[in-house]
Amino acid sequence: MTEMRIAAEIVAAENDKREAAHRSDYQALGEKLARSSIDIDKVTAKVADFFVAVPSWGVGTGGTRFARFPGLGEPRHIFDKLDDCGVIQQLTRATPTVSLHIPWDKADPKELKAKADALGLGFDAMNSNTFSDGSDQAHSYKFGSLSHVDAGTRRQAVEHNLECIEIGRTLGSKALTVWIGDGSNFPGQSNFTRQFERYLDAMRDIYKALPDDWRLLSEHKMYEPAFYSTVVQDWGTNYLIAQTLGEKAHCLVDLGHHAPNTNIEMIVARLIQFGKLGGFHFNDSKYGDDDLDAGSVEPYRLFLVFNELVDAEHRGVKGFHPAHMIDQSHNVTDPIESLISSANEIRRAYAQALLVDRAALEGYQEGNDALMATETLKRAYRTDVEPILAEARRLAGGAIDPVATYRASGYRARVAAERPAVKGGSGGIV
Ligand SMILES: [Mn+2]
Repeated sequence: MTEMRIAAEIVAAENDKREAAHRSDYQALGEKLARSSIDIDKVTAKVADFFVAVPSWGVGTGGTRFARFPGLGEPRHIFDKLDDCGVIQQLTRATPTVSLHIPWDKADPKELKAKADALGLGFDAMNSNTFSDGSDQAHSYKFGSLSHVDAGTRRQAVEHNLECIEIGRTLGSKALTVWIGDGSNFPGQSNFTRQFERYLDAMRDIYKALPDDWRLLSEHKMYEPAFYSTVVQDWGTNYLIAQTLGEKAHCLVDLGHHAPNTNIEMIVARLIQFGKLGGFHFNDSKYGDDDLDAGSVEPYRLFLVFNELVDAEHRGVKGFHPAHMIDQSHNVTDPIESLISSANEIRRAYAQALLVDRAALEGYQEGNDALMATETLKRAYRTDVEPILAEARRLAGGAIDPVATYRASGYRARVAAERPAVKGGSGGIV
């Protein structure tokens, strides 16, 4: 029996208030889509089957380089974090897995597994951390980790990743995400070639220890914390890494890790074409790695990314199963509300992309009809798919309006009373 963090009666009562209007909206949208020969229930079933992992660090209050303002009832440790993830899943039914970050979430794997099982949660990709120093480590990562000039430091970073794999095996995870802060702040500080050779050697050691049914995901980022150069700065380098390591290695695309105006959807298409798209860290940004909520700044870009994913699904691309994860950090909202909102926005982009008339689009592309081709995308994007999202949640036992239901439940006030305020604490901007 799954433990419900919010009483089932509250969800039912909130749904009752909205059910009649929801049914009417769903029927109206169903009739509209039927005129384009789209079966709304089939779209809803696909949306209900689309999931995205919640990052454990996302339920804590994040911050900027300037400050961090602790929120009420912040999780004190990974078990509190799992409780909060349980709330997001209970209301959205879109987030059945959690992505852990080691060492932030280090605990007895058996206890972690038992807690997650009780909440009906599973574990997605493991995330290693060699971008900050733990209290008990011999070598510092101040000047890098997997690409460090010192062999002992590189070895320590490799060992940490191997430990993450071991913990993940116990938990049922199937992927390791490696993001490093390695790079340089000054021209001449590092030899680009030798630094990348050291990184590849270290990654080979990690790759060798990877179980056969696991994937190794590497994440590129153009700057921060290194500001002149990073070792894995762009998708080209990321592709070279995945290609060099082998078939279990894939590229992870974090939407915030590109220069402004980069055509991310095209990068996604390229990685799909060459079998190296491993998955996503969804978030949004205005200028850089802002870690804003998915779809909050450029929802059309999120849709265009999903247009490529649905296109690949439509073409039946072999071995295509990218990992979907959220990677965002909050300073001004309740993280649970932001993660609920992001999960919805990601599903929204997926639902809209499912509505694209692909045969018509292909016809316009072949006929060089640019206006109608782009209009075909816009028509799908302009469709208000909220009734589909709500129905997918309702059918799975979730909330028709998850944020309103969350607020009505008084969960934050309840945990604020249970969890004493923490001063300071770690951030989590990766
Ligand atoms: Mn990320």
